[in-house]
Amino acid sequence: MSYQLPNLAYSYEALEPVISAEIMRLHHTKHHQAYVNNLNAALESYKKAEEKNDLQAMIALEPAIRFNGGGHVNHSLFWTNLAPQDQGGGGEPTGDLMHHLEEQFGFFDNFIDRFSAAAVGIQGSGWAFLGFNKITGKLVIATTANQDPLSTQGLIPLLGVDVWEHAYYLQYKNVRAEYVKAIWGIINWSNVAARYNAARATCSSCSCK
Ligand code: MN3
Repeated sequence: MSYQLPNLAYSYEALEPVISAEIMRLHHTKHHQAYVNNLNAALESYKKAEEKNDLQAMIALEPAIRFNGGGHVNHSLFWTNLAPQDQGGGGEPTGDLMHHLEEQFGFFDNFIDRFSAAAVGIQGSGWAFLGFNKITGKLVIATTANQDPLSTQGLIPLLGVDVWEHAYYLQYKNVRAEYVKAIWGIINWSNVAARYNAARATCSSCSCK
């Protein structure tokens, strides 16, 4: 069983003007596809090493599985977290998600400011996330380096924003802050809210129900 590149729910042009069709096409068909291919190759090698009880070879494959597997997990999240503006992208969340964002961050704009600052501040390549801590029941802004998925911090990812240069450079050049500012215009809040509701169903604290 191998991993596959997921189809997008919208065309490569559909996120313009926030993300150009050129970036989307390269990002999906080249970058994400490469993570999928390299993940499948690493897992195949891992299976062979496991069959031979070659523990050292298994350990040596872990970085490739973490990097490429994380790349696949993160991009699969990212694509569904975005939506064209005429298909619900942008605006503000509603319901419990909005209620709890305001409860934890004050105004919704404060959340946007803090998430944006975290995303812009990542040194080198990485991801900014809104995650859910199922122990405390709290929403958390977190960042990871490289392609580490948010599960490496014990959190459930709800929203992930890719701040690797390949996500914006062709359009925004070196100005990551402009890309992060613009991306709020295509966030699929109903997808984030659905992930939030599913995550809360796993929560061990009663206060967040
Ligand atoms: Mn990427």
